[in-house]
Amino acid sequence: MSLFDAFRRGLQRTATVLHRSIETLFTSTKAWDEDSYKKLEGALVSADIGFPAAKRIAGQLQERYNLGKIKTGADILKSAAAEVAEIAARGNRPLNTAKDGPTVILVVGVNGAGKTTTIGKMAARLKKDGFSVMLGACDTFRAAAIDQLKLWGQRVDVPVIASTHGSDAAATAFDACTAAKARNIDFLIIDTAGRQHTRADLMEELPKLLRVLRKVIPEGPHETLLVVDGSTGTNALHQAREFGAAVGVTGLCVTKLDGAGKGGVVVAIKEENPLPVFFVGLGEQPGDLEPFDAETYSKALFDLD
Ligand SMILES: Nc1nc2c(ncn2[C@@H]2O[C@H](COP(=O)(O)OP(=O)(O)OP(=O)(O)O)[C@@H](O)[C@H]2O)c(=O)[nH]1
Ligand SMILES: [Mg+2]
Repeated sequence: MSLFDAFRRGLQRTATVLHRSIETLFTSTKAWDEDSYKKLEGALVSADIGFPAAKRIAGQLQERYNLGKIKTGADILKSAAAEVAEIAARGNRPLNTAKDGPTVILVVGVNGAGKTTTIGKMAARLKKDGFSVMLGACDTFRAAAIDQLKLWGQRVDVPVIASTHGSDAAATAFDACTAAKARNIDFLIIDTAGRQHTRADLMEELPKLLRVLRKVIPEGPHETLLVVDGSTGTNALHQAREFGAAVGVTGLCVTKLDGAGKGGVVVAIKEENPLPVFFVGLGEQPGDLEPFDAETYSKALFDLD
């Protein structure tokens, strides 16, 4: 299955609704009025792209319509998709890597966003590309977390540095960095406990983890990835803000775009903050992680070919 097909399947329900509502909105011969504007804006909001982006896009399309540059429902769909692709492309870039020594990727996010699974899938991907990978089990908070990461390590055949449940996450990060350096590993990916920003104790753990990590690898982490659940809508926007403030998020991975989610959240986040999206999760298997492509994403979201 191609990336486009996978996206398309995941976003199908939203895409069909969005496509139909925009198309039917403009099949009638009546001129664009305030009602059409509101309906267009509403259709975009319902896809989770967020109110500011929906408002801006609807406004731009209205302007173009009034200038006679777009006329039919098909024109409007294409124009809206082009706007969404432009927003989704903002800030995208390849992963930062270390000039020398291990590239450290720190992975953060709220509970159940898909961090550990994404790490397993990233490890599989990097390994397939010929890199050596090591995982650091710094979720010492949740009881089963270490075993879950170890299982991924076995599954994709990469070493996991772990301590015991309840031990200090920063100390494990120190051990993992030391081991990755000593073994000349290309990528060290560090798992962390899921946390809500309201948990001050857990939020404070992150800056400490950074300080300790930098004692071993001063220029690390080379990326701090926020994993967001693509099916949870605009909550992801708050998460990007909160984790950005606590640890300086440098990029995103959006998971569960294969599910029943609306998927527009990528646009909502990027309208506010043009963070690169590196990967999207399209399932629970090692191969279900794909690099993000703005054009493909936008076409799938609007159900266009
Ligand atoms: N369908 C689907 N399920 C996913 C995807 N990514 C993760 N999951 C599932 O989501 C659930 C939570 O995933 P985890 O990787 O454990 O999430 P986490 O962020 O590490 O969770 P905590 O460590 O508890 O905070 C699991 O059942 C995963 O299999 C995805 O891209 N698609
Ligand atoms: Mg986890």
